[in-house]
Amino acid sequence: MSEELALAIVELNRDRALNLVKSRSEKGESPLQILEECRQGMTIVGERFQKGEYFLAELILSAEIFKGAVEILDPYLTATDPQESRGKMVLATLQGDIHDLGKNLFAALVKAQGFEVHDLGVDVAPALVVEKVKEVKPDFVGFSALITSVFDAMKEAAEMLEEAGLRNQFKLMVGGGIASEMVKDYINADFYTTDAMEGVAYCMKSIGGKR
Ligand code: B12
Repeated sequence: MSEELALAIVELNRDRALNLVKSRSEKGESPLQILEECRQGMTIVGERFQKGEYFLAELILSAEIFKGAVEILDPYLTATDPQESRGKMVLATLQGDIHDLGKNLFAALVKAQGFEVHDLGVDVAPALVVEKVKEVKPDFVGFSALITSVFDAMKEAAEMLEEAGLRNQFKLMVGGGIASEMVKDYINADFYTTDAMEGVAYCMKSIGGKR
């Protein structure tokens, strides 16, 4: 594995990072491996932000580079797009949290495996999740969470789904940088991960018996 790409992101060198993504994907390297290196770069940017070495402007720049990388990789990720729907998913980043790079990435990967994704976006009110679940009747509900202050909105949404008698009709997943066993238990979810591919594998495994 090369550190060059992660480093280009950490140094906020947009041209260098995107050229590397382009040339490596054209050479046939795994788009998932390339994305993982981008994610590692983003993690280091986050650490520098936390230490006060980087500021919001650097976070924004890194996010733009990451988006550019996903745009380049998108055709490689969806190359094997199956036609038939494997199952439905409602996806959201809840109220108070506007991070969406990981959510969008997970959505692209799970769509590429044939799942129908209803993405509610970011800063989503818990009541909107309930409304969408009633309408779509999904097999999965996925929350993406990057900041700790979103815990309570996720818990509220999960409780509202329970009160509406809907909670036993789908698997609830939580992903994103702050997903953990503790968060999973707090919101009474079925699964958590900090890795999009693990999330895709969980969906495939859970739906397995249905096909
Ligand atoms: C980029 C970034 C931003 C960008 C976001 C742009 C965007 N469109 O998303 C901007 C600049 C807007 C931003 C803003 C802020 N940010 Co910010 N940000 C980051 C940063 C550097 C990277 C996050 C990222 O995109 N990573 C790359 C993606 C691919 O990784 P990921 O999200 O974890 O996703 C992976 C998996 O988790 C999984 N996944 C994700 N979602 C889901 C969902 C499901 C269902 C599944 C199965 C899987 C899955 O798939 C992905 C691939 O494997 C992080 C640092 C970090 N370590 O995370 C800080 C970080 C998250 N931000 C932080 C903070 C504090 C903020 C601000 C409050 C800053 C401020 N003072 O204003 C604001 C928050 C505003 C708000 N209300 O949300 C803190 C949060 C601390 C905390 N624990 O609460 C962090 C951790 C930085 C730090 N170390 O301090 N940020």
